[in-house]
Amino acid sequence: MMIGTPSTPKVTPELQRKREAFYAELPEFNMRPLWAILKDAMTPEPTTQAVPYLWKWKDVRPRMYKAAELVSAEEAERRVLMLLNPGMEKPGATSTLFAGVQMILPHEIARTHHHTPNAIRFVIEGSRAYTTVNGERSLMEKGDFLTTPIWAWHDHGNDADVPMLWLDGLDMPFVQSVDAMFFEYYPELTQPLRREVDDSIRRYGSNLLPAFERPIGEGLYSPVLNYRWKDARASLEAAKGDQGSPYDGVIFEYTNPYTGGPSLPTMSSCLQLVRKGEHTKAHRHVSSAVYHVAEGRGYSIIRGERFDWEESDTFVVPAWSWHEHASAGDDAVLYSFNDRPILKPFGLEREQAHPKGRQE
Ligand code: 1HN
Repeated sequence: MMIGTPSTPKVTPELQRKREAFYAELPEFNMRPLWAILKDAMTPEPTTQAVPYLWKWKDVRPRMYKAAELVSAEEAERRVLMLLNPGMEKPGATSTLFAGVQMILPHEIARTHHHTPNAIRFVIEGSRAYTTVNGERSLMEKGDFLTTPIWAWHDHGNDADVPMLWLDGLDMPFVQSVDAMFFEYYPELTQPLRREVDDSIRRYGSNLLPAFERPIGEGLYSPVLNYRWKDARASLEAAKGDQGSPYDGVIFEYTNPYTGGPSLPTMSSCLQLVRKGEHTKAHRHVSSAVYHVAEGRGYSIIRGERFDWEESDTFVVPAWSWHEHASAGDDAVLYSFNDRPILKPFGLEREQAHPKGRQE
């Protein structure tokens, strides 16, 4: 044997005793051998605590109405029931994404605050309740997709005569994991309106940008507050005859008009049409996603397990999980948000086609 390249010594009982004594004193110095945990940390593929899961609207809705009987929006700050991934210890739907359902009754106000997590809303039920974001108000309708960017002042209210319920999606677990949480109340219950209702749709929602101003927030997020269901649904319909994606069918991303990229810095939102009779191929990617059924019914196979869904159900596809979608009966429309924008800039996003096309 060459000098200077020591081989692994024979683990004699004496050496074993010495090792154990050495390991035993390390915790006192807040040290630990890497070689004891290297195999657990450096896995060949992502491992995640998050599991595939589906929340049925028929289970969620009555509990939201019950919550509304028991707790006011004022008392709750936000009347949200969290959709918790059963595999995770921390609250969240996936390791990076939070999902919840919020309800606001006629004449209620959810007071103004802001925080560093970005938020999305996807309207499930009701008509003409409002959200106000940085001085602009929008009246919401079923299927509308709304953005609440990082640090934007926001409050919600309902001057209509029916309750409104929507899906909340936040990058909160991610923001927590990088120790970047800030939260603050606005000094008053509601913020002043500084723009016309739906001003941003007229300014930025027609493939035109005001060329005389710098992008709001330096283009970090979309200036569009509300992406209307009727417009998004029409886009899907227009492309219905296209081949689409083998994994997602006819899928559109809600974009930031300044950049063509995702609507929020950390979350991409999409609307997709799974056409009548369509059954997509399976793939997996590092990004995780929360799906919400906007229209129709069908099923998704996630990590080999079948999840049957219908309108207003919500389900999760954790990181690196095989998944494929199929409609049942008529066309189905899925809304989803994912954490791809967090992964992509660092080269961490990967995608893989299932070798057999579909799972068994
Ligand atoms: C929040 O501020 C809202 O502003 C909704 O409507 C859901 C979930 C966790 C933490 C903050 C909102 C939230 C939230």
